[in-house]
Amino acid sequence: MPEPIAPVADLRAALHALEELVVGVRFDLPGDAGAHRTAVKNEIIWGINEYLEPRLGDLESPLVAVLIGSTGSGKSTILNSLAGKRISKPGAIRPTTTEPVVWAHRKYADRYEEDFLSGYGSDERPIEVIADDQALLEGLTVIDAPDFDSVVEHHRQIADDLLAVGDIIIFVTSAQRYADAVPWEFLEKAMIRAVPVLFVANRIPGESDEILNDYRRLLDERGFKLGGRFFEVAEQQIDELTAGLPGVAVAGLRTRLGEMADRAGRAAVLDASIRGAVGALSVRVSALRGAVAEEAEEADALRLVAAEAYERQIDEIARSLRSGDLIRGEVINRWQEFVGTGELTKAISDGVSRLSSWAKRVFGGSPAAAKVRTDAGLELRDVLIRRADLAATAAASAWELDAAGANLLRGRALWRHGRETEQKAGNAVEDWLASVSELIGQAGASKKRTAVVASYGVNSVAVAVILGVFLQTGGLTGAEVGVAAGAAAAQQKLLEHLFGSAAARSLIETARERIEAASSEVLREDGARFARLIDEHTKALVEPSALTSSIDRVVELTGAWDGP
Ligand SMILES: Nc1nc2c(ncn2[C@@H]2O[C@H](COP(=O)(O)OP(=O)(O)OP(=O)(O)O)[C@@H](O)[C@H]2O)c(=O)[nH]1
Ligand SMILES: [Mg+2]
Repeated sequence: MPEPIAPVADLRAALHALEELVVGVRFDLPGDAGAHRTAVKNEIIWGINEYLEPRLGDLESPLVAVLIGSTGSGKSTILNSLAGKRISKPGAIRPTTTEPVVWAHRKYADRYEEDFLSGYGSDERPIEVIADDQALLEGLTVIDAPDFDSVVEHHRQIADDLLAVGDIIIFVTSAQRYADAVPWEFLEKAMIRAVPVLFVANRIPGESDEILNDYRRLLDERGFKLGGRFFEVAEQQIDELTAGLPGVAVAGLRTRLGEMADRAGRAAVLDASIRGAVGALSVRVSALRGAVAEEAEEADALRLVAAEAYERQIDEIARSLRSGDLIRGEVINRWQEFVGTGELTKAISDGVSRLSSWAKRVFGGSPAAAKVRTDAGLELRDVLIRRADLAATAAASAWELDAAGANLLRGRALWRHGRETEQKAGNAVEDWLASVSELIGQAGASKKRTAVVASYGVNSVAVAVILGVFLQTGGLTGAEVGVAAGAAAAQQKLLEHLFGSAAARSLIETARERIEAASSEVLREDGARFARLIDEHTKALVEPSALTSSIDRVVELTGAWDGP
């Protein structure tokens, strides 16, 4: 079944949808490329808002021809020559023209003062509109643009912007300047825009076929069609009154413009210009899609280095737990005092009943057990905070090496643990300590054992498990691990006495797994500050595929459109 011919309304709707999508894209990751990416975005919006949308909305309005070229090439002079009167002030000072000067028919002048180039509506970059009533202007508006190569940087931007809104470009070069690099850069853009370009070779001295031929050759090499589009203007006297050349000097150009703008000619020009604008739009949307993908990749890379910094510390905690060096010093000394290692050794050699009475004495309501529990908890919490600090410092250091990362760090407290992490670590440790007590409560294999544990006090016995977790020596024997070994042996003996050796081992293992999991969570939550920051700064990126399907739709409808 043949495709129905898409009315221009569908194309405009598709352009509108694309524009909305693009307007929503924000490059918030403050890296080096941000300005360039935003410029690509703005060019797309400009091309739709300032050209395609108004042009498709009013195919009958005059064609717009824009005079573009180097400073001093004679653009303003050419405009005055076409008009036969002083429209735009030419000058000896470079650059002369600083804002677009619009030469339009009186009946259309208003629209150029109101909606046209609305991006220039600010006082900063006004446009000047000269209303006239020449017949040529019934179908054509001519704009004199600032140069694209002077020291004034924003002139280049205005020239680029005008390139996007022209239906015809009149490209003016002088004999001296035609081979410069900048015009070629600009012509490249015109090529992408696929807008009809008329070439004016201005100020050609007599006997200068060589220059003209060379210029033609350069244009031809770059693929520009010159048939009926190349105009030479000989160097001659300026008319003081009109600030232009005699009409005959630009008669060829004027005739050509008239043909392009009349009933018969305009459809072809508009067709080329509109399709060219859609083609340029498509190129820019590809660039934007690339920029979105790049920014998303950068965000992922930053996310990843931060996550890795935290995972390294999580691994370190697990390793320390397994090799028994997570907690040292005070807590272990206190435990040694608390159990009285010497006494324990004697009790062990004297047999089970002696061991029971030792245990009863040690645990029976002793405030020392509670103290060891509290200290172990505090120390563990400090370990987690220290590890979070190390992870944050490592993550921030990695971010600092990246432009976007460094900007994100600025003014934010990311070099150390987060504000809530102390509280969270404290809670996690408290919960764990409580969960160990619960484990003990459930671990008594027989009624008798449960009763014995209860008689010592669940929390006191839990201390033995807690110390068991921290003093695990990874298979080393007592002699090798020195100080910790006595304490380790003591808690081990005690737990074996209470639960049997297999159950004692599994209690410690379960408790260890739990604290490992809880520690990981505390650290990951601290690390999530980095990920959240990235998320906040990439919220306004769209799916690259959404851009693709949106521009594909525009291109498809343009292809199906039967033209103006
Ligand atoms: N004698 C003579 N002077 C010319 C000719 N064309 C341009 N000029 C002079 O060259 C100078 C520059 O011309 P403009 O028309 O101001 O050049 P422009 O391209 O508009 O320059 P900007 O506005 O700076 O971009 C002026 O002093 C003109 O009078 C010409 O064919 N003959
Ligand atoms: Mg000028």
